[in-house]
Amino acid sequence: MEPEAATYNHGMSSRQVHAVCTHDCPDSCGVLVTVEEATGRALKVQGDPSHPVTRGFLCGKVARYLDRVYSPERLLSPMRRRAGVAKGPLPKGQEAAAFERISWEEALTEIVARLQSVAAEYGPESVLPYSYAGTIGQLGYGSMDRRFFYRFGASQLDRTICASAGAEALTRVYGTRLGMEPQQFAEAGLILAWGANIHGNNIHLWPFIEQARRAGAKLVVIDPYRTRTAALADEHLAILPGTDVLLALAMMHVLFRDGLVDEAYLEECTEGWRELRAHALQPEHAPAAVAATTGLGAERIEALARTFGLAGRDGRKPAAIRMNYGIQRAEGGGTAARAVAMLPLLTGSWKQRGGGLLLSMSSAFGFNSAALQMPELGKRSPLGRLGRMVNMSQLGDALTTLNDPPVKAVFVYNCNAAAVAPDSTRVLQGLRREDLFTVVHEQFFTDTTDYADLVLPATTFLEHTDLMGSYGHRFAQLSQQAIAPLGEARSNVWLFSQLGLRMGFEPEFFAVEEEALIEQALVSPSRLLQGITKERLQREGHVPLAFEENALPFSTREWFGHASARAQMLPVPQWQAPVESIAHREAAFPLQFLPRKADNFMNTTFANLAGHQQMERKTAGVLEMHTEDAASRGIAQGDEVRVWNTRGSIRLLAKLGEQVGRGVVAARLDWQKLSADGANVNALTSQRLTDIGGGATFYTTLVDVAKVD
Ligand SMILES: Nc1nc2c(c(=O)[nH]1)N[C@H]1C(S)=C(S)[C@@H](COP(=O)(O)OP(=O)(O)OC[C@H]3O[C@@H](n4cnc5c(=O)[nH]c(N)nc54)[C@H](O)[C@@H]3O)O[C@H]1N2
Ligand SMILES: Nc1nc2c(c(=O)[nH]1)N[C@H]1C(S)=C(S)[C@@H](COP(=O)(O)OP(=O)(O)OC[C@H]3O[C@@H](n4cnc5c(=O)[nH]c(N)nc54)[C@H](O)[C@@H]3O)O[C@H]1N2
Ligand code: SF4
Ligand SMILES: [Mo]
Repeated sequence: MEPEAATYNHGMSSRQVHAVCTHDCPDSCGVLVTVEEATGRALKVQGDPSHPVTRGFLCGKVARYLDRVYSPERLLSPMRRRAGVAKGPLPKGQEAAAFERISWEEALTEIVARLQSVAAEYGPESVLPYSYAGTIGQLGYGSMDRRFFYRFGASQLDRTICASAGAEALTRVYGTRLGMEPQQFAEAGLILAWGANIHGNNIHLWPFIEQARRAGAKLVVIDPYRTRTAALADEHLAILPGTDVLLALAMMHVLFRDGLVDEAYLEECTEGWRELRAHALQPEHAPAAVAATTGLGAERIEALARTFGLAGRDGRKPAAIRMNYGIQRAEGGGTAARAVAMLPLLTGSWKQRGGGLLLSMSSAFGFNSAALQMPELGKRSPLGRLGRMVNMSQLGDALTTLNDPPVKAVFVYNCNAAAVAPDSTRVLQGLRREDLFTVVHEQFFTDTTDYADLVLPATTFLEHTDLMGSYGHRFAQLSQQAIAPLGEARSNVWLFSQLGLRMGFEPEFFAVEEEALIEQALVSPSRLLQGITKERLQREGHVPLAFEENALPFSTREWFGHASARAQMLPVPQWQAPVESIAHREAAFPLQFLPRKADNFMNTTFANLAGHQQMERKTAGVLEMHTEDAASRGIAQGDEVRVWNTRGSIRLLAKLGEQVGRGVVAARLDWQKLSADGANVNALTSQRLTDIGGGATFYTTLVDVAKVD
């Protein structure tokens, strides 16, 4: 289907609008929304068949998106906590009783007054914005909101909760964040899915992998959990969490030892490869030496390394690595991501189409985020500079121990902070403070709104316009507003524009609407955005970045932008046993815990909807554990168990099987209020940061498990 315009008539009674799924997913699907003319109601959402990567299908979560948009539980007006109602968990469905409905006028007036009084007493940095990726639209994720907080002089938020370790790792090796296009995986002869749950989290890569497999390619999954992706693969290597550096080094050991590296390529394109060779060839990196720590047999490591090294040689198709963010949510995650990112440099896989690596495409777009966010407004704030930086992965500490100044107001949007931040006992202790002024802009009553003084209703992507890049492909898209906002819901841009104007900030920066912001974002020095205009996006729906035809994967030279630059192997990746792992000699608890994402939710988004819960029923309230770890604790199938460490404790039902290996247990991320004991997996995770990038370390968590009598 090639629509003349993104919005066009579809008979008399309905029209189709081109939108984009703005959830935090690498796929950024093109979506067609059918809207009934007479009522303005969305009747149907479907994938845009003309999109070259997402090709007309949506994941199960978003295929039933109208359940979300029109849910009777949508938050549709501003609300204020009733006097005398303490902050804390409210039963689902009964939250509204704790709040009274107020007008937007009252809500905005109160926010301005409270933020101003907090700033007058403690300084503007006592205000903390807290947001992540409820929407990854360029405007909704970071535009007017950033302008507002820069101009106000609020603390800045270091947005580390998801990808900062891997992003920094990739940048340190390659100087940028780019990778193979998903379509190129179809041309690979060997595909490694490394800490990547493709079937659950990146489904639009799957058809290209299947295409490669039909042509003879082999898929190997490296993941401590037997995901659906792993179950469908040719081989599953159930590595022990946090030991990927050792596996990568052992592969390098074999590649150098057996002469399976491309020395000419290493010489031309990389820096430090001789030091890396000496390091990898140390006896402690031989497959037999790492077998016990990684939990993988030496022969399997040898075989993997040799298959990887032989790919692309003698007429064989090359090896492609889909590394995703799974491996970097760990103490040594930055180093692990660096080590894996170096593998295609050793073999020169980048030289062939279908070879190389994909972690993220996010650097490709080059939208003008400086124009959208205007950090220079910090100079106009009372501080005369940008506010101090607060790491979002340490929200618990920020709310309970931070001083000079303490956090006295927190403004949450695009984020279910109470449920997703690590060490939630501390987070909730902070959010419970009666002296903390908390505003939450949301689509639903969540775990976080239970702690809010003011709740504000937010629009879904059907109800506002945004500009989209993608971190998994290279098509820019416009997500057009399909329906009017429900109730009094308002977009992030509208909210922060109104607040800015009421604060008396400059109208030339704050009285700016979505359409104008999109134009500002597209005025960019990026060569790749040349020729991409709002009109063109409107007309064509999706527009590829201006890479030259077949230029991807570009030689690594092109990545760096200038011929003398090289990929960086130094410092050589060093293995260090994570403090919270069974590999550490002082391990305080015996089991490694994987607090996982659900295939049919988006982090905690969708977890409240009955249809989505039904699709995800197999993981509801269960702790997956290996039969032997259960037997040694006297735990049988279905028993109620307590999972605990020094930070917290949760109760789940034991589900025994082969989903995880010995020494590893797993449970899914969910809303706290939907569990029997009001806690979720983040009661157990820590605020410790990754070695590189200051990221969260969800997947290096130690626990013990016991049967509840
Ligand atoms: N359905 C669905 N899709 C999503 C999301 C969702 O919640 N649900 N979330 C979105 C978001 S926010 C993101 S960032 C992306 C993330 O996408 P992914 O990076 O794929 O994210 P994860 O599920 O965190 O991790 C992938 C796999 O890594 C494994 N893993 C954990 N620890 C280790 C380790 O030490 N070594 C190795 N080799 N593997 C390990 C996990 O078991 C998991 O199966 O997905 C996005 N897409
Ligand atoms: N244990 C554990 N914890 C994790 C993870 C894990 O795998 N395990 N994953 C981590 C990762 S990778 C990430 S990215 C984070 C994700 O953390 P979050 O970004 O908080 O993700 P969600 O839980 O999806 O919550 C997003 C919220 O934003 C709201 N929202 C959506 N669109 C809009 C909008 O336009 N405006 C406003 N104001 N609100 C909107 C949604 O209703 C939803 O409640 O969680 C992290 N936490
Ligand atoms: S969540 Fe991902 S796969 Fe699902 S519709 Fe959105 S972009 Fe596509
Ligand atoms: Mo994420």
